[in-house]
Amino acid sequence: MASTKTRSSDVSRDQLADFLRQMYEIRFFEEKVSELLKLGIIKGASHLYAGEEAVAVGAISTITENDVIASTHRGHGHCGAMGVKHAKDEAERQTHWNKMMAELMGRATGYCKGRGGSMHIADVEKGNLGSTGIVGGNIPIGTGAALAEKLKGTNNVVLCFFGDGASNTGSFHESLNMGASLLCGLPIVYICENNLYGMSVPFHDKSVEEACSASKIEDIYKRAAAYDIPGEAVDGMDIFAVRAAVSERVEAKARPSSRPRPIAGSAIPSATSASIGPRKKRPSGSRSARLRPSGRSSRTMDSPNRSLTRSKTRRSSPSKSPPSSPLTARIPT
Ligand SMILES: Cc1ncc(C[n+]2csc(CCOP(=O)(O)OP(=O)(O)O)c2C)c(N)n1
Ligand SMILES: [Mg+2]
Repeated sequence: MASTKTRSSDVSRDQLADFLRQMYEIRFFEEKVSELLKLGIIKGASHLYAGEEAVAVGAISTITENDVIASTHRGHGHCGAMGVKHAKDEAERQTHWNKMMAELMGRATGYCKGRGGSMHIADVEKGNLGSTGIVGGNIPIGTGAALAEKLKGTNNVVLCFFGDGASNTGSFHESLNMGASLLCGLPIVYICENNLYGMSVPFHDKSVEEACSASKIEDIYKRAAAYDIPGEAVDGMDIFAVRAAVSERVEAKARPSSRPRPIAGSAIPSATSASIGPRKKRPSGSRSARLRPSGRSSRTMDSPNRSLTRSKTRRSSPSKSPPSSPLTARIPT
C-alpha cells in the first residue's frame, strides 16, 4: 500500500524525537480525556484519535505556520499537532495542551472559551479551522479556505482531513469537484483517514457474509479520479510514508500550481488526495472483531484500533451472547 520512498533520512534526530513526543502527547492527552469522560468531568461526547497519531503529526509536519487545516469529529490529533507547530517554546507548548484540555472541560480558558468542546475546537487565527460534529462538514470548509487563499494570492495550502465514512457524503463529492476545477484547481490536499470503519460499520468488507458495508469500493483514493485529482494509498501507521506523500503534494503540486491533490490510506487523505489507513485489515471472519468493547463509556467513541484490541475481552466472555448482526452489535447502549 504505502510509499516507502522516504524514510527517516530527511529529518534530524531532534525532529524525529519531536515527532515521537507529539504522538505520545496526543495519546496521553486522550487517555486523560477518556478518564475524565468516565468520571463525568468532561461532558458530552469525544471521539478519540488513538492509533491515528502518525497521520496528523506526519501531515502537519510538512506544512508551514501560514498554512491551514480543516479537521474532523476525531480531531484531537490535528489540533494537538497544529498547536505544537505554533508553540515557540516549552511554555507555549504546555499552554497549548492546557488550552485544549480546558476547552474539552468547558472552561473559559479553553481555545473557544469552552463553548466548542471536543468536536468544535478551533484556533482560526493560527490556521486551525476546527473540528466539526458533522461528518464531511469540514470538506467544503477546507475547500472554501483554499479558494480564499488562491483569491488572496497567497502561497498557502490547506490540509483537509476526513474519514472514510465521510467520503460517502455529498459534500465530499461537491468539494472535490470544486477543488479540482475552481480557478483551475485550488491549493488543497484532501487527506482521507481511512480506519476502515465509519464509526462501527465496515467501510468495505467482503469477508463476512452478513457484514453490512458502507461502500462497494475499497480504495477510497480512486474516487478522486472522478474529479481528475490524482490520489494514492498511503500507510497511515508509517509517519515517513505520510510525510513523503503529503509533502510531495504540498510542495510539488498544491503549493506551486495550486492544483488540488488527494491522498488515501490508514489514516491520511489530501485535493491532492491520499487515503491513509491502518497497515493491515482487521482479521476477517470474526464477527466479534467488529463489536464495541464491553464496558465502554457511551460517551467515549473509541477509535477502531482501540476497539480491536479490546474486542478480545468480549469474545472471551460467554455470559454476553453476541448480537445477531454487526448492525445491532454496533449500538452501544
Ligand atoms: C452528517 C452526519 N451524519 C452522521 C453522523 C453520525 N456519525 C458520527 S461519526 C460517524 C462515522 C464517520 O465515519 P468516518 O468518516 O469514517 O470517521 P471515523 O469515525 O471512522 O473516524 C457518523 C456516521 C454525523 N455526525 N454527521
Ligand atoms: Mg472511518
